[in-house]
Amino acid sequence: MNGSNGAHADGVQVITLDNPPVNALSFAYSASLLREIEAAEANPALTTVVIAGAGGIFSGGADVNDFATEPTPETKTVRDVIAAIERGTKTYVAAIDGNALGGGFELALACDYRVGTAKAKLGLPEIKLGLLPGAGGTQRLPRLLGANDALQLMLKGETVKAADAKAKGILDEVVEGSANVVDAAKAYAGKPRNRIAERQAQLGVQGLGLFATPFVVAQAHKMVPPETNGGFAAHKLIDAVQAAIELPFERGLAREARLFEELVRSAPSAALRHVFFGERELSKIPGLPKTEPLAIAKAAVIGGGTMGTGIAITFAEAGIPVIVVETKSEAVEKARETVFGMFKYQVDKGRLTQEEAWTRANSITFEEAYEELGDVDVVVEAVFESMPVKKEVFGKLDALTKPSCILASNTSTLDIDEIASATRRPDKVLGLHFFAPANIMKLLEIVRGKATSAETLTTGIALGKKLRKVGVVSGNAFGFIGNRMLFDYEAQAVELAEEGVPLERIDKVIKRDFGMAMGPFAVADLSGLDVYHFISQSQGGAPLGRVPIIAKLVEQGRLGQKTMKGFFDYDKSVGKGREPIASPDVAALFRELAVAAGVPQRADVTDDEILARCIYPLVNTGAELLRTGIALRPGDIDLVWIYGYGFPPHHGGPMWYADEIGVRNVVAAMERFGWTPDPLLVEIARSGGTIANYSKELAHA
Ligand code: T1G
Repeated sequence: MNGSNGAHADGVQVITLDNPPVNALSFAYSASLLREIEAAEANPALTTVVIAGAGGIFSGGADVNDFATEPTPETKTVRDVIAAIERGTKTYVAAIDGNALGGGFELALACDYRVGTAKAKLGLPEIKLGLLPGAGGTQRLPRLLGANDALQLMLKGETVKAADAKAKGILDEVVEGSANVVDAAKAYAGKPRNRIAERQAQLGVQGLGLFATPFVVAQAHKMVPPETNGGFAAHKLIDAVQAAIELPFERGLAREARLFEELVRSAPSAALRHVFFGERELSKIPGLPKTEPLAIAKAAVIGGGTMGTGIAITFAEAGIPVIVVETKSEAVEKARETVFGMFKYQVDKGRLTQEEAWTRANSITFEEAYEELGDVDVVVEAVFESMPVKKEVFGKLDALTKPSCILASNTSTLDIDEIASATRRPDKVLGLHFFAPANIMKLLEIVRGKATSAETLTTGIALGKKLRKVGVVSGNAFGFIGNRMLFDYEAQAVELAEEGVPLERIDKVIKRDFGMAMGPFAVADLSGLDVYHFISQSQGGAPLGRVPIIAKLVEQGRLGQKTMKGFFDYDKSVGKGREPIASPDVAALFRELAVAAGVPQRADVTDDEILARCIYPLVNTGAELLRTGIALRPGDIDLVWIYGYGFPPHHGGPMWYADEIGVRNVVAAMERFGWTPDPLLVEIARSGGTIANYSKELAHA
C-alpha cells in the first residue's frame, strides 16, 4: 500500500500511486495516500511533490466497488487527498503515463502542473456509471477549459489523448518515454503554486463568463435525455457545472458533493455499475481449465453477403488479414464492392483517413476457392441459414484447413453440435454469432458445443476482445441467449396487437417511454418477417403469437424495411425510409385474424400492462436460460440485451430490471397474465431474494 519512494535530495518527493491493477483510489488507498501527502506537507526540506502512477497507468479513478458501501464520517476518500493538496504549501506536479481517469484525473487537476507521456489519456467517464466527477472535476475542469468544453467532455465521458490535452492546456508538457515523465515533472520543482481554483477564484465568476450561464446550461439541459430516461446523471452534472459558473469555488464543491451523493444512491447508477462489472466478468468462465488462446494471425470468412462482409471488416479493423470466400465470381465482385463501399463511407464520414481505409481494405482479399485457406487460423462461416448447406461447408473446411484451424459458425439459431459433426475436429468448432451490422454491433455470442475444447473457447473469448466485441459465452440451444429471448418478447407484442392494441402504441411504450432502442414491431421489420417465418417453420410451424399474422404478411410481400412494408409501412421521404408508419391494412388484418380465432378484443390495456407483457417474457426466458445453464450469469443475459437489442443500460438489462421491480411483483404479474413463471423465479420470489444474489449462490454452489 505504500506508494512513496521519495528521494528528497533536491527538495522533491515522488509519490507513486501503486494499487494494482489500475491504481484505483479506494477508500483504503486514499487514506494511505492522505498520510503521505500530510507527511510531505510536514517536511520543511521539501518544496515539491511529484505524483506518478505505477504499472503504466496513472489511476483508473475511485474504486467503483466502494460505492456499494456507506462511507462513515471517518472514511477517507480521494476528495480528502485533493483537499490536502489544495490547502498544501508545496508545489504539486502530476506525472501522467497511461490512463488518468475519474478521480485520478481529478487528483491531477488539483495539482499545480501536469506532465504527460505520449501515452497519457485523461478523462472523466463517471457519466457512464450514472455519476458525475465527485472530487472537484465539475469545478476545476470548467475553470481550466471553460464551461462549454468542460461540459461536453464530461457529458460524453470521453478520454483526451496527450497531444489534445496539451493543446487544450490540460497538460503543461508532453514527454517521450515513461521514465522521463517523472524527471520532467521534477523540473517544475519550486515553481509557484498555480492551482486552477486559486487562479480562477481570484477572477470570481466573471472568470468563467457569467454570460455563459443562460446559453451553456440551458442548452446543455436540452441536449441530454430526460432524467427518467437515461439522463438523470447528465442533468445533475449540468447543475454542478452551473454551480461552478455561479458560485464561489468552495460552495461549488459542496454542491457537487451533494449532487454526487444523490447520484451514487440512484437506481440508474447502480444499474450502470452492474453493467460495468458485468462486462469484466464475461471472460471468467467457471470451471474452464486455464489455457493459452491460439494466436490468430489470419482469418477467413465463408460467405460475402451482408453478414460475411461485416465480419470481414471487423477482422480488418482489428488488424487481422482476412480472406472472403464466395463461390461465384459475381458474388465475389459484389462482396468486394460492399467492403470498399463501407470503407469509403467511413472516410466520407471522417471516421477514417484515406490511408487507414486503404490499409484496412487491402487486408481483405476475395477468393472463389477454399484451396486458399491452407494457412488461416480461424474461419467464420456466414452462409445461408440451412443445416445441410452449413454441414457441406464445414466438411470442406475440415478437409482444406490446417489441423489447428478453428472453425466457427455465425449461425443465429442452428445446432453447433450438429454442424461440428460434419468435421473430424469437433473440439475446434464453436459458434461466433455476430449481430447485424457485424462491424458496428458490439455483441458477440460465443457458443460452446459439447466437444468445444477449453483452448478453442479461450481463443474465441480472446478473439472477441481483439475484435473489440462484448463477447458472451452461451450454451448450445435454440436461439442461444438473445434470439431465444427475442421470440418470446415478440410473441407477446403480437398477442397485444391481436387484442386490439395499436402496434404504434406498443412500440411507443417500449421505445419512447421505456427506452429500448427500437420497438418490437420495428425490430421485426428490420430483421425481416420472412426470417421470423422461416424460423417458425423450422421450429414446427407454430406462429409467433396466436394467429398466423406473420405468414399472412409474408404472403402479401410485406417483409419489413427491405420491402418498404412489413408490420409498418415505410416511405423513403420519412426518416430515410426507416421511420415506421402505422398501417391501417395491417391493423385490419390483425383484427380479422384475431376475431376469427376468438381472441378477445380489449380496450382496457394500460401502458403498464404493455410494458410488463413485453419485458417480463425476457425475464422468464432469461431465468430458464440461467436454470438450464445456457447462460452463465444474469449479468451475461443483461449485456446480451443491452449490446444486442438496445435494452436501456440505465435499467441494467432485463434480469437487473426484474430485481429493480422485485421478483415477487414480476411473478405475481405473470400469474395475473396466466403465464407459468419459471421455477427459478418462483424459488427466488418465495425466498424473497434477488436474481443477482441467487446467481452468486449458484456460482458458489
Ligand atoms: N474501480 C474498481 N475496479 C476497477 C476500476 C475502478 N475504477 N477500473 C478497473 N477496475 C478493475 C476491473 O473491474 C478489472 O477487475 C480490472 O480493474 C481491470 O480492468 C470520485 C466517482 C482503467 C481503462 O470509470 O475504464 O472516479 O476483472 O479489464 O481493459 O469522481 O478499467 O481484473 O477483477 O477494464 O486495462 C471512474 C473505469 C471511477 C474507469 C483499464 N473511472 N475503468 O482498462 O482493464 S468513479 C472509471 C476503466 C470516480 C470520482 C469518480 C478501465 C481502465 P478484474 P479492465 P483495462
